[in-house]
Amino acid sequence: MKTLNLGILAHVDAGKTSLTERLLHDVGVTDRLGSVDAGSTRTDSLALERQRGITIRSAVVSFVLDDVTVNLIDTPGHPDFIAEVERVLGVLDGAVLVISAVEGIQPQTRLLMRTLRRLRIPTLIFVNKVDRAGADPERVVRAVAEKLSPAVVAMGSVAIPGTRAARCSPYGPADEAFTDRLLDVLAGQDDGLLADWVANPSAVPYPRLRGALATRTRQALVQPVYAGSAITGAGVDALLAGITELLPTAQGDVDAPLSGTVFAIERGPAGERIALVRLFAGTIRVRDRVRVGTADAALVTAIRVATLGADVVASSVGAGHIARLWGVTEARIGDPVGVPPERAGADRHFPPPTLETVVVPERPVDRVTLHAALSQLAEQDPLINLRQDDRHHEISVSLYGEVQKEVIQATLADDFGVRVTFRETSVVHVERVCGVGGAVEVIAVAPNPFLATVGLRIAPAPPGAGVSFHLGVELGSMPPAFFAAVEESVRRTLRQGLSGWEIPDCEVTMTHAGYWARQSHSHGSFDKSMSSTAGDFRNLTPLVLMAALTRAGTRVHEPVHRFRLEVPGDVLGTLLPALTRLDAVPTDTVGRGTSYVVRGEIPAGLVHALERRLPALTRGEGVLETEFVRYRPVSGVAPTRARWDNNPLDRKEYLLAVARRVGGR
Ligand SMILES: Nc1nc2c(ncn2[C@@H]2O[C@H](COP(=O)(O)OP(=O)(O)OP(=O)(O)O)[C@@H](O)[C@H]2O)c(=O)[nH]1
Ligand SMILES: [Mg+2]
Repeated sequence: MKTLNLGILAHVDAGKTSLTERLLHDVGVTDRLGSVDAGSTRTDSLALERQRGITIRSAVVSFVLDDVTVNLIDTPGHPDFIAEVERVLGVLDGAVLVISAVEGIQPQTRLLMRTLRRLRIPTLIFVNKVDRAGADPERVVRAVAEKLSPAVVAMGSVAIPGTRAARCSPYGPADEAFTDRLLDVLAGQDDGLLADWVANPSAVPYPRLRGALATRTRQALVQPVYAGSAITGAGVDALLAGITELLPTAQGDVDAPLSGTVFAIERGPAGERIALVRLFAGTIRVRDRVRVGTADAALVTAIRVATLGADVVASSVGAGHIARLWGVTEARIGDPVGVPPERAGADRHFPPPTLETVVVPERPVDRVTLHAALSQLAEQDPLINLRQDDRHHEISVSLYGEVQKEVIQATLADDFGVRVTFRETSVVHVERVCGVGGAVEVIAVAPNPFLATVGLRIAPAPPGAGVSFHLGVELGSMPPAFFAAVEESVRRTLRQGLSGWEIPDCEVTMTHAGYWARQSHSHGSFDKSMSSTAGDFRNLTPLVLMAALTRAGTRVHEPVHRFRLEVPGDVLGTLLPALTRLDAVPTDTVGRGTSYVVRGEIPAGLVHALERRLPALTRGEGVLETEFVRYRPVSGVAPTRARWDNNPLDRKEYLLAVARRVGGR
């Protein structure tokens, strides 16, 4: 049977979970329609999700549609949980982007659509909540064409929107405006179609247009727009038909070498680690040994596959499917399974968290439990980037926002019995390399205390380029394990630059390499004191890299958000000076009837303060949208960050010697 791995994505509260529930009901998996408001849906299964009525973790449910098994992944819409969306993007064959017919396009919608188009994920758009007062599906469809994608086609009309009786009817061959729109969008992408139509319009029959629509949708070049209501069920039959007609099913050869991605980690009832894997090629059987990430091959002890709403034990799973695997205890999110798939799992599509906070246990004796609990949370959400400061042993985490913070607090209390408070939230900065710098330490030459020669040159790279590691020496000049140790160490060290912030983008070249081969005394036995080990390279690399970095220099940058603020015209006079006090820089102000739209940039650290002051500044009428755009150099004194635990950089005598040499040149 064919498989379709389908993500449901949207801004918060658009109705993703309600739609998932409606689809499960309408295809016959459930006989009672679950409700977010009653806390009875299949996918919002965490106690916290049910209490709050929001989705926190992505969840997979399955159903069969015609001859296709659909694995539906319901994702959270709140921007604080964007990391959950990021992790599933790499495993989707298609997506449904939900937009509320009342609230319309939100900044999160724009971000998601941009990402879906960039990744070329075939997408259907569903304008939901047509039954709710204030629903205006036609306005939303126009806005979608203007702001999200020029290549959208409305697939039906809505009668009496804004009422419980709202009804949706799909367009057909007799709807001339619809066929004209199809031609318009499709002919722009298909010269053959255009030529045939120009020669003789009747030579382009409706089925050909539908076929072209399916082809272009599968290529993610066109996005069909449906409308309906997850609550009343209006329009959902047409959406289901669109899912089978227009979205592609998973491709993949079950006999090819194994290739897949770990996109989530869960803990089983006994605390065991379970990896959720999407297979792109090959087959995994129970008792197979599979290689996951960089760990040694592990024995798969059990497999479960989602079918028809339930998770069932399976003896094997093949390409195209999603499965839960037991036994792969070292698996981490983003790890490849077998041969790394073309669509890498660990790619970043959204900005990283820009806030961090220290987590403090209410009872000091809980410190160890807290560390263990947060380590488990970090397995499921690596971007919280758990770390412990070197000196005070304080534990900090990275965050997207206040809601995520509350969720962490509640999870620690409910699931681990640890009550915590947080220090004030601070902003995560980054460091950018200013120039080019190099350093080298030669084996057995003071002050180098290690049996290794390492030379490194560091140079700037454009924002978003990431860290690249190059060899400026012969690959054959050292055993591969030593090169691997240097590269791994370089990447680890760059997580804390000269001021303690991560260096996300730079080019590092290894300019010198040398080692002592296994040597023995006259007795003929291996002598560790005379033979290089990977440990020598791991220890020396951070020291050389930091010396190179000191020469290159770094500058601390702060995250900046773009904002759009809609306010009544008469408050502008008090608002603009208040924005300036918040370090916000308005770039343009445009009148819209009696209101104004102010756009500009504001440091990420002050967004929360602006949100708090907004009601007072705008009589409660201001509407603020913000979105991370870039990092900018900090003006004035740059903040520094304490070093974390297990940092190899505490060899003070060595550092002092290097500092003297760097300073002296
Ligand atoms: N009237 C109406 N209400 C809806 C519809 N769909 C969802 N809702 C309501 O909107 C609220 C949010 O619905 P959810 O399904 O939780 O939305 P979501 O997109 O999953 O939200 P997050 O996962 O938290 O981002 C709930 O109160 C739903 O009952 C709809 O079609 N019509
Ligand atoms: Mg939800």
